[in-house]
Amino acid sequence: MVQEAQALIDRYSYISILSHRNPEADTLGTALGIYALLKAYGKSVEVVNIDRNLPNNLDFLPNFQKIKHGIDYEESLIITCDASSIDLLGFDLSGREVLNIDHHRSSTYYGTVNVVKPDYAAASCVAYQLFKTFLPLNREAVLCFYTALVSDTQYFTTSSVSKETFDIASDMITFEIDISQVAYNLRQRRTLASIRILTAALQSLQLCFDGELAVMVATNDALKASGAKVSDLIGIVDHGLSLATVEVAILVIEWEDHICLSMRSKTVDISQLAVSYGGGGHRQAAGFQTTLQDIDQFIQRLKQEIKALGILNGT
Ligand SMILES: [Mn+2]
Repeated sequence: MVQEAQALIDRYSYISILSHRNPEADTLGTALGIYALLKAYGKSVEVVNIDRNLPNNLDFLPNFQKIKHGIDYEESLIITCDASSIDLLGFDLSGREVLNIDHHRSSTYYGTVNVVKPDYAAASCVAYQLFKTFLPLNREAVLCFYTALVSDTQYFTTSSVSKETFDIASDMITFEIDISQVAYNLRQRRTLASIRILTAALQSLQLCFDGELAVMVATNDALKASGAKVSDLIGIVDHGLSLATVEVAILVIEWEDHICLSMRSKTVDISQLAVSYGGGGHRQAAGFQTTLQDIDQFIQRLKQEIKALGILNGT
C-alpha cells in the first residue's frame, strides 16, 4: 500500500489536497501537513476546502491562509483527508486519480489507492506514518499532524487511543513543536457566538429512555440570534454525553435548507444509524445531513429508530 501511494505521488507533479465539508482540525491538519511535506518535496501543491467558513482558531497552522475553495489544477492527483465518502468533499472528482487517506471504519474505499486505517486515532496519524516512510518530515507538517491528533482524540481521551497513539505523539514532539501553543488555540479561542449557541442548545436539552438519550436542538432562529457559524457548533453534542445517565447524545441542527445531525455515544455503535441516512463516522461519533422537515416529527422518528436498534436499555 505504501509503495502504491508513493508510486502514485511520483507520477504527478501537480497535487490537489482536499479536506471534507464542515471542516475540523483532523481533516484540515492532515491536509496542511501533507501540503507542507509535498511542497518541500518539490511538488506543485494546492490545499482545498469547499466551505468558505473555516474554523478560525486553526489559523495558527502553517499555510492555513493558502486554503482555497476550488480546485485550480486540471489534471492533478487528488489526495483526500479524513473523508469516509467522496460526497463529503463536495467536488466532482470523476476521471481523477485519488489517494484516500483516512481512518473511518465506514470508509467507502473510493480512492485509486486507499490508505485507510480504522485502528488509527486520527487521519493525521495515517498520513504521518505513511509519508515518513518515503519523505523527510518537517516541523511545519508535524505541527499540523499533532494538532489534528489531539483534536480528534480530545486530548487522548477517546476509546480510539492506544499505546501506538502515544508512541506517534511522542515521536511528533521530537520535532520541537510548541504544544502549549496548540492547546491555547484549541481550547481558549472560542467565539462568543459559540457560547451563545451552546447556551441555547443546553436550554433545549431533553432526556428520553430513562435518561439514556439526550437530544439537543440548534434551531435556525437560535443560530441567527447567536450569529453562530458551523464551526461554532463543534463540541456542543459532547455536553449531552457528559451527563451521568446518558449513553447517546444527539444535536439536531437546522441549517439553511437541511438538517444536520451530530451524534455521540459512550460505548454503543451509532455509526450504523448515520450510514442509514447516507452519513458516516465512527462507532462513537457519527453524523449525517438530511432534507429540512418538521423538527419535532424528525426527532420523534429518530427516537423510534434508535429504540429499534436495541442499543439502549431504557424505556
Ligand atoms: Mn478524523
